[in-house]
Amino acid sequence: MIASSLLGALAIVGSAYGHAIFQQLYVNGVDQGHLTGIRVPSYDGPLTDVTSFYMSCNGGPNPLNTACGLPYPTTIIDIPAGASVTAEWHHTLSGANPSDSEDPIAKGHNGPIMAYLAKVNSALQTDTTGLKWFKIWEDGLTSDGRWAVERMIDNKGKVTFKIPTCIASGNYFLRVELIALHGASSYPGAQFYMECAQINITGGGSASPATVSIPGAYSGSDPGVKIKQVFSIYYPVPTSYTIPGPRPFTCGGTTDTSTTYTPPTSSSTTKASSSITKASSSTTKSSTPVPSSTSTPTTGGVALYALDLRPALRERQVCKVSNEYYSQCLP
Ligand SMILES: [Cu+2]
Repeated sequence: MIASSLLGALAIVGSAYGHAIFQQLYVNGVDQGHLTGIRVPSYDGPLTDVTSFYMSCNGGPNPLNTACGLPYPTTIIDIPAGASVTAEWHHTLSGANPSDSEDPIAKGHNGPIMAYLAKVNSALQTDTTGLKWFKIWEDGLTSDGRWAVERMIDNKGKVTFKIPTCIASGNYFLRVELIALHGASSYPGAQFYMECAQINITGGGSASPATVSIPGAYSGSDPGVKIKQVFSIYYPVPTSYTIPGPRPFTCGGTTDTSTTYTPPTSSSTTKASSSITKASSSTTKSSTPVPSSTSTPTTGGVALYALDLRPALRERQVCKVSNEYYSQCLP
């Protein structure tokens, strides 16, 4: 599924197998459409340089479809504050494929999954420079030795979290990120996968969470980015893992003691401090029903034209990255 022209033009880092793309969003269980409102790349590979500009919303080594002449998504997905949001990952842009053993992601890509928001003037703006992010959810390693990625595979690519009730209404980028740690014994080695959805939060409040920059929030020496012994993520079964970045923002700064991973002993990031709490897991005290992980939202109305168009474009064009900020598409 990788265009050979891309392989020729770009340096591909790491294994070409089993990568994943966040490509579909559900709001309170309602499908918002495949590839709708999400800036997806034309290649499903990882980033490994935590200082890269593209750590925010992907691109560069994995050119966004926009780098190949396709327009940015024109949809902004409305999400009520407090809503339950489900992000769906798959191996390729074709979506769910039960016959692909590496869908939604190859086993062995164990690691954490997390979600961040950045307030923007317009979720249609193309510029992702200087965004200020706050984390709203994270899932790492639970005490049973299982990883967020394993739970995501169990749920056929879906991860579900809540939008905080108290944050300001308006346009945001929703950045959902997965880190695969199988190569994390050295740096660069950990594989970062992320896409940004264009959203509009309605009915919010007035909280202004502390923010971090991306790149900036992670360092190559973070204990969650460079793991001392790579095999320790498989055997012996690890007992704790420090998820990179700040702890998720929660309204009122309350700490959810039902957190299921071992919190870091030293806060590795940042400007976070005061209003970012020490624990994770946004499972919750709200009365809004959360769709259970087994209630699979239906996926009607797949935008087939997009699936047909994009591979064709990928084969016709070469996306040549001139520098960090510019990619050129050659016929
Ligand atoms: Cu991979």
